[in-house]
Amino acid sequence: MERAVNSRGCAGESILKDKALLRKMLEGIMIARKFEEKVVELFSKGFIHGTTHLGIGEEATGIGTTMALSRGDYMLCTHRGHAPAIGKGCDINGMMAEMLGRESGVCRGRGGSMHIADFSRGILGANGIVGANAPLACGAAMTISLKGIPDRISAVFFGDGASNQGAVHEAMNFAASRGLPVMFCLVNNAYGMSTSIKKAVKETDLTKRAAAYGMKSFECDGNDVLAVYGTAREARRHVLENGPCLLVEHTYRTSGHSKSDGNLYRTKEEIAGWEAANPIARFSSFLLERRLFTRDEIDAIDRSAAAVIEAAAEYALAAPCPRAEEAMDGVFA
Ligand SMILES: Cc1ncc(C[n+]2csc(CCOP(=O)(O)OP(=O)(O)O)c2C)c(N)n1
Ligand SMILES: [Mg+2]
Repeated sequence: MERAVNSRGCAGESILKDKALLRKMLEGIMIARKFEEKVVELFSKGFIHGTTHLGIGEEATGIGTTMALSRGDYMLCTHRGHAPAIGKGCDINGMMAEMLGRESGVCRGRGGSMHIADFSRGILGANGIVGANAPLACGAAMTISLKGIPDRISAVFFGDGASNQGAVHEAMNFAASRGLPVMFCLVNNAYGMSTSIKKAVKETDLTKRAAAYGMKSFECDGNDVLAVYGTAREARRHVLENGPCLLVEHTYRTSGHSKSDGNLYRTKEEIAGWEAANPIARFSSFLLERRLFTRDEIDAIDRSAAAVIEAAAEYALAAPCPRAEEAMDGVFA
C-alpha cells in the first residue's frame, strides 16, 4: 500500500508567505504550552482536582493537525487532549473554567480535563478510555456519509499505546471497508504510560498498520508544526477524495504521563534531548533563521499568549461553582 513520508517541505513554500497563518501556528503552540503550565500551577494550589494528562512537548501535533481541519470537521481526542481542543477553536476561558470545575466551563464543569467537548466547534470530546474514541469517530463519519455532507471529515487522535487496542483495529477496518471519511491520527510519543514502544510491539513502524486495512498512511515529524500542518492537510484531502487514512506523527512528551509520574522508566538525558528539540523552540528558530519573523515579533506573540492564559485563569478563578442541587445535571454516566 502507498505510504507517504513527509518532512517540512510538504507544507510548501506558499505557506511561508502567509504570515497570519504562521503567527496563528506559533501562537497556538505557545498558548497550548502556557495553558498546561498554568494547569500545573493551579493544580499545585489546590484549584484543580482529580488528575490531568499534560502534552508538554507534543503541542505541534495537536495544534498543527487541528489547524488543517475545517470548523465543521469532527474531532475526537484522547486523555491528553488540551492542545487539539485549543487548535480546534475551543474557548480558552471556558476550557480553564472546565479544568476548575466551574459552571461556566465548556461542559459546565462536569467533565474536566478528560471530557472537554464543544459540539459547536466539532469537538466531540476528549476520552479517558484508551482507544474508545476510534469507533465513535466512525459513527461521526457515518453521519457525514449518510447525510451526504460535503467537505467534512472526522479526525480521531490516539496514541501508540492505543494503537494496540482492539477497538482501534475494528474502527480502522470498519472505516476502510465502508470508505468512511476518517483521519486516524496516531500520536506516537514512544510510550504508553511507562511502557516503551520497543517493549510493547515487535514492529515499531506503526505506519505499516494501515496496509492491513487497505489504507494509505502518512507520516511526519510531530515536533515540527509546519510539517504536521502540511501533512495533515494532505491527509485530509486524501480522506475527502479516497476515504480513510492513517497519519502517524512522531513526538515525545517531556512532561510525565499524568500528575503522578516518577519518570523512572526513562533517563534525564533522554528527556533533556527532546526538551531541546521542543516544537516552540524549533519553530521560533526556523522563523528567525528564514527571516520570516523578528525576535521582537516572536516575543510579542509570546507575551500575547501569556496574556490569554492569565486572563483565562482570572476568569476561571472568579467563575461560580455549580450549585450543589444541580451538580448531577447533564451527567449521564
Ligand atoms: C481501556 C483503557 N486501558 C487502560 C487505561 C489506562 N491508561 C491511561 S493512558 C494509558 C496509556 C496510553 O498510551 P498511548 O495511547 O500511547 O497515549 P499517551 O498516554 O502516550 O498519550 C493507559 C494504559 C485506560 N485509560 N483505558
Ligand atoms: Mg504514547
